Amino acid sequence: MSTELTSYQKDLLQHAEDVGALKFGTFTLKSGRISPYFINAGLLSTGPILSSVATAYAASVSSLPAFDVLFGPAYKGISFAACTALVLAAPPFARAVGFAYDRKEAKAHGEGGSLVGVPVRGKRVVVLDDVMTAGTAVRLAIEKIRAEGGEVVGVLQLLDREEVGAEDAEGSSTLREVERLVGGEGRVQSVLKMRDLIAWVREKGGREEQLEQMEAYRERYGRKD
Ligand code: OMP
Repeated sequence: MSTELTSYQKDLLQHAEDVGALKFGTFTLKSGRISPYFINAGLLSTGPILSSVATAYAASVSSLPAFDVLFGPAYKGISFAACTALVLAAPPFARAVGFAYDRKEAKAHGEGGSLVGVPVRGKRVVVLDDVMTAGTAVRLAIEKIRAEGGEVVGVLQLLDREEVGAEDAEGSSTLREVERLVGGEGRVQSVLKMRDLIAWVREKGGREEQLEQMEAYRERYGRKD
């Protein structure tokens, strides 16, 4: 699989490795899969990095259908969605979109409810999150938005790990499963994919062991469709 990396993808991956947000080793994922790499997007938290991440998200939004609200799932999606709404408001995008996020715990007093930000009821919503593996996190966000009367028209991830989904028994990918949930092909986009990460590691050279482990992982859990 050959992949041409853009300079902003390379910069993002290098930044991520420099601040320890991209790590290679042995990691147990939420899905129980044992992965040779992990992205901790919470460490992408300096002003310059947030600015480049949000600009990359904003550039990827154009391939999704029109929407009113960017929804950032708690916790890591919150700052990313807020920053992306900010970037979208300025040139060259000049798009006014709302911003909302969820609480992990519902609040019974004050304004109550489980969502914060602009109301999603009757609105077209895009879920903007950090990493998609088996799709559990994004499904939860979709359910929360629907429960509040919003229509999810798309999903935007920083990294699509390009894996089989939680409904693996049917051999389908997380991407296809989530696309089906939110209206079909093209409705789930990402700034980076696992293939980009592999291409970047290969381009840097001298990391044969990492590459082999990543290829073996992809063989086992990578999407087949
Ligand atoms: P799924 O819910 O299986 O799609 O996994 C995505 C979530 O797992 C993310 O929202 C993170 O909380 C976490 N995660 C990472 O942050 N980085 C990774 O590289 C992999 C995972 C993961 O556990 O799969």
